[in-house]
Amino acid sequence: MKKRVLSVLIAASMAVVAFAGCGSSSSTSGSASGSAAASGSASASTSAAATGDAEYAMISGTTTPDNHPYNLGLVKMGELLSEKTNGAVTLDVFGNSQLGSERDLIEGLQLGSVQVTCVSTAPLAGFTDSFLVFDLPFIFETSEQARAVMDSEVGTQILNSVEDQGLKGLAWFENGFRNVTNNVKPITVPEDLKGIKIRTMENQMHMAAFQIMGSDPTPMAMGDVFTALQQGTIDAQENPVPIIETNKFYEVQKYISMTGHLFSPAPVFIAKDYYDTLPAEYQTAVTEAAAEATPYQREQIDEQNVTGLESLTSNGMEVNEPEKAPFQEATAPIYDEYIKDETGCVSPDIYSQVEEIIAQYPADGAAATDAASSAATSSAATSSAAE
Ligand code: EAX
Repeated sequence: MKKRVLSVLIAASMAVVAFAGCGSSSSTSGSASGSAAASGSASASTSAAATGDAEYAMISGTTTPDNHPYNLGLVKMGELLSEKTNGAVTLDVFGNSQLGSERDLIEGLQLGSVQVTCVSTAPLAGFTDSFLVFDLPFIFETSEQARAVMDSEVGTQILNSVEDQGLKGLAWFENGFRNVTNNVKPITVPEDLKGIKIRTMENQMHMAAFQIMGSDPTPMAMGDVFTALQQGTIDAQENPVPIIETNKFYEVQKYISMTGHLFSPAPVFIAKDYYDTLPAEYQTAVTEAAAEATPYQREQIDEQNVTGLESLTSNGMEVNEPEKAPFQEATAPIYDEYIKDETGCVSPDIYSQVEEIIAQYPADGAAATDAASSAATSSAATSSAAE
């Protein structure tokens, strides 16, 4: 196993040189010695992996900076994992697209060059349709609704739906509600997007949503976005506040409009083939560590949604909060176009299961009990009718 670890580390360090993007070109360690890394400062990996003591030294990659909650959550997972296995299994985190784009990272798990990753669901559209329900604009109004769906039976079913493609789902981390930033003007109504060149993730539904609103969407890997904004090849991008802030987009974007047009969950995957080689006790440690790191990761998102916005304004960005209704109306056709039993579309069955869960958590919170009780009565009614 040690030989394999060495070859993976050599491959990873070569990748580090090749992919070192706008951020640090070293890993953050998830082992017990990773506490410095947990504070978000990238440090050369000092984990057991680096000293060669680990039996299983896992490499993880993200497109996000070391102080983004994806990386903080994976570092936390690595610390828990190292504790649970007395350092026999470690997790080093390579952020800032050092090991490639989210599509590259997903392929890396399939090829075995990377063991763990945390990605937005959007790029998974290139591999499966089962995550597409999350790409319906405005399907969620609150984090509570999104978390209820991620943590539900259908959420687990979706997370586990790509094992046959070499990706074993471990947990639902979170990226959050996406907002538009740009250099042209505050976006107050969909018409303001007309003619604006906006970067989107590589996802047909995201592009369709921005096309409907009149903008000119360009799919692009995250590692290229900062430079493209700096050079003016694109005017805009859309991401949650923690992504915008930790990537320092305030240096190249003037306006942020809190559209909240999409919610990005962030599944954590381990390479299935690699996971299957682990002894059962280490498999349990991996799944427990991922689950136990999840509440911490979501707390970091909640925190950075607040502190990140303060940082964006103190760094000169202008914030506006547009009315959501006009954007919801403008993108409503996406639902008719993409919810159908066809390849590249959202399964109507998954959609209705997700909608049923959302209905139990109304955004105004007031009718929560009524909704829950009506959902209960309606399902009771259906089951008695079935008798
Ligand atoms: O998943 O590509 C994106 O805009 C994603 O939000 C980011 O890489 C984190």
